[in-house]
Amino acid sequence: MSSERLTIAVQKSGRLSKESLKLLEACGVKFNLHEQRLMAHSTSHPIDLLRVRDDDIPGLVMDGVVDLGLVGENVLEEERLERSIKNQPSSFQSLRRLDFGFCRLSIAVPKETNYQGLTDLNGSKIATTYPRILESYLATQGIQAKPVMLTGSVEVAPRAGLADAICDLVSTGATLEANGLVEQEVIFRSQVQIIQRSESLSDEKQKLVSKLLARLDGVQLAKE
Ligand code: PRT
Ligand code: ZN
Repeated sequence: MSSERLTIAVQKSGRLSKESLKLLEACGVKFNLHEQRLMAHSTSHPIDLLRVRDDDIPGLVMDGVVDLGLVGENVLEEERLERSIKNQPSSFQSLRRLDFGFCRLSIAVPKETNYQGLTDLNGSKIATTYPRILESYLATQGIQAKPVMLTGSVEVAPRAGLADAICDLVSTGATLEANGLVEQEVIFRSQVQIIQRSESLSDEKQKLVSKLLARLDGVQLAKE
């Protein structure tokens, strides 16, 4: 999309959607949203929103299909690792860390497991939606375990006999608790970032980005 409008990818519906829009609106960017539509045009600025699944956001920015994206660092890091393994473009610019979407990626085991430490994971199967982040962690720790990729219901994998442990996002810990799992190792801490494609933007678009960031800094400062 090489239009003169700045394109920003945000999550369409999920945990980050509301806060992402709220933040842009707090920066003075107004939108006319139609629930079902992929695109939303700003009525106040030459900005178009692309509303997609969060998992698609890093790739859209890394491929230069959109100019900016708001996405959780967990999803961003997983895509970066996946692409660097496949020798695909994986570069982007981190503009700011935003103060929402906080969570951690943790390894948890069934409460019956007598877990003594990381080496207990040698030879185990660990269910996760983030196999690349997990692999990279296990490699740096020198642990030989096998990630089992699941895109949903990760927390039921041990009970279903699919894995010995899980590696999933945690915020309050209630989901782990409800599934009889105990958090043992925090392997990654995440919050939302606003990222920009690595290829440069037109002067006009870059000016608009700078203006947005200045407002964003003001909004974040005011919240502190
Ligand atoms: O449809 P789409 O692909 O866009 O959405 P999604 O279902 O993949 O993602 P969504 O909306 O659930 O999460 C989007 C992003 O929010 C994640 O990538 C994280 O960056 C961030 N985030 C913050 C979380 C959580 N907190 C979180 N708690 N994402 C998921 N969870 C889940 C977790 O997977 C587990 O099932 O919530 C449960 C644990 O929560 P607690 O509070 O019980 O610990
Ligand atoms: Zn997703």
